[in-house]
Amino acid sequence: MSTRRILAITGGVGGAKLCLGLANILGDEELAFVVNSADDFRHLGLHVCPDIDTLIYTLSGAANSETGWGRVDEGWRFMEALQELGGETWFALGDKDLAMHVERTRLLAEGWSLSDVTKHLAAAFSIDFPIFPMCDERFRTLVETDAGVLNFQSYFVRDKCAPVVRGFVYDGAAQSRLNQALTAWLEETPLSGVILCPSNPYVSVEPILQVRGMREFLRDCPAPVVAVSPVVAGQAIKGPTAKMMRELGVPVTPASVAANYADFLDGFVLDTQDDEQAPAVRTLGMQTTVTNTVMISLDDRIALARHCLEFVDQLSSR
Ligand code: FO1
Repeated sequence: MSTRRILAITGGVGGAKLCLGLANILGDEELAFVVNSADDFRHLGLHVCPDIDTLIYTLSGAANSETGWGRVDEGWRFMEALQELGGETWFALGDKDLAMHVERTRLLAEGWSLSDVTKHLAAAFSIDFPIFPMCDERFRTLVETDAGVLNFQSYFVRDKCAPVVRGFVYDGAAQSRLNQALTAWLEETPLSGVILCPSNPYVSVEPILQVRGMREFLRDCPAPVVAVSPVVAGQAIKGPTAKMMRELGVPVTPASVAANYADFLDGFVLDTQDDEQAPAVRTLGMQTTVTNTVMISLDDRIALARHCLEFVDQLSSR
């Protein structure tokens, strides 16, 4: 296989699965990640970056495979002690995971950028792939619900996605700019393709697209840009995507997801169960391919990654 240069855009647990598949095929010169940092938040005085940490733990083999987030072989002494003090325990910070947030918070307070902190922490987990937070500026997704405007982790973890979603606010979009380390990486060698991993379109992918310059970059990208559907057979594989779509009055179909990206997408990957949706997606002006997108085993992740790379190759040779 000739050398490629692939950029994977990802949010949380679902996206990280495909990232792991890609990382099993491509070398660290060939693959980089842009990660959602809009569900980061300040908790217990610490700067928590759930999606960045999920990717670091997943790529390094340190992830808790049952939850998809947090670390394997985790201890909970800190949470137990916090509970005894009557502290806030709705967001579960394991003992080892806690060290990550403490160290990140310390480095940020010393003036490091989020990009530099992420590079440093990823290196501590022996990850050589570049991992770029979507931007270095403060950027937060707020969820407009029937229970008021909630910060993302309050909606997602504390309230277990129960409030009815009315819309989203991407707080910080106007002050954000494309990550400068990403821009430098992009300038090094021409891209072969961009892959949008199967992440929530509203709270994982859209915040990244809202970073100033990102959507324009994707629209102007000479290499193929493809996305993998996070919706399969009317359900989201992981998380509240389908519930959000229903509450927003959007049909829970791959075509609805593809429509969000129609201005820059060249190709869309659907699950075999949604084969009949392919013509509707193609009317949006993009090519389609159908394969198994439900990733249970590592082999599933690698097979889907391989399929995406072949799709990118196929689109670039047209
Ligand atoms: N998700 C939960 O559902 N419950 C938790 O208690 C929780 C704790 C947590 C701690 C650190 C971390 O990096 C992630 C954590 N997550 C938890 C996952 C996370 O909030 C979500 O998966 C993402 O924000 C959605 O992409």
